Amino acid sequence: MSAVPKPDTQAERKAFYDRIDSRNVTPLWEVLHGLIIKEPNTLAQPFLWPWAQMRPWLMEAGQLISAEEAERRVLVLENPGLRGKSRITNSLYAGLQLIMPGEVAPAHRHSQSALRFVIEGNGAYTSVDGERVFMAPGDFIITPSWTYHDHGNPGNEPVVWMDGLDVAIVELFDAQFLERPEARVQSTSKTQGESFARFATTMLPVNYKTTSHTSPLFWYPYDRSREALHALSKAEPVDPAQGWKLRYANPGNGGYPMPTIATFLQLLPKGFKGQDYRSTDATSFCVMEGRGTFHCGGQSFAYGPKDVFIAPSWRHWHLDADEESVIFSFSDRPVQQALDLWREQV
Ligand code: 1HN
Repeated sequence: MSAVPKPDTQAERKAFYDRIDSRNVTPLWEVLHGLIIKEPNTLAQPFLWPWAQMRPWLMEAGQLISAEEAERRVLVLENPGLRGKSRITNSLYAGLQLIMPGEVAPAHRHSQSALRFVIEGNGAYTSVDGERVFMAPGDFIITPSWTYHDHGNPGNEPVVWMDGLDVAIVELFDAQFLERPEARVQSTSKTQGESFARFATTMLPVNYKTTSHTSPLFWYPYDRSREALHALSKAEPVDPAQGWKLRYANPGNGGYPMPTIATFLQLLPKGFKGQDYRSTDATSFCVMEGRGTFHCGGQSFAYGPKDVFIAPSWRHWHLDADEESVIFSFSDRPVQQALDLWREQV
């Protein structure tokens, strides 16, 4: 038996494909090799958005449109390999949001979970289900799925933060809803720090029970996280790839603070030369302190405070620190781990 198809085989196959195609059926063997591949081959690319460029563009946007009119005045950080999709990685969204003194970003709620990492300015607040929190640079804040949230800036300086949302993940499941309440600004029914008092002290209310997969603590102030990193650096040897790295935790169950997004804070000592590392969770970084170089996929990017940069899935990267550096990062690791997909390689 010959393995070579008869001369008329190609035509017969084509006719067959056309016939089944009209009823929305297609042969797997024509697409299999593109569907199941040996390892991740993402379109996402490494990139760095320098603060020196982003800040003037944000301030320009501040003159062009109000937070009220925009609903959210955000410059979206689009991965150069995924333009037009509002994504920094294949699964996550990121943007830089500006709120000017006196402005309000009106209340809404949606299925997407959001994180905020404050980059610059003091005096703005975000409210989550009636609890207001004033934000300071380096603070990590969660807006859980389907919680009402609005932002405001009663202070006297512009405030900028990075948003990270699981937009593409929710879209994958076609599971999104959005609601806008009558009131633009939520009435504050709780005092600032209420959830902090309940959940940020290594204790839990004795009757605490929840069905939510999101942390009941939604404000992780920078000074505490920074202090923890500092203490860790005195207590244990530096990891050759990550420096000293902490993951933010849900105090209710020890897991990640959000069901779809993991967040981290790492400290690199001055002169650190990180080992090459890769993992399947594409990671977005925001520099809080220090300067150095981010190397990824054969490219090098000088980094400094407030820059955002991205390591795509399964691309090798490492960090070299010219100055002691503190870097925040986030990824879709909780989803990959829940699905037994996550891998890393040092
Ligand atoms: C959103 O609700 C906010 O509440 C920011 O600040 C960015 C991007 C996509 C969808 C919803 C916010 C967003 C967003």
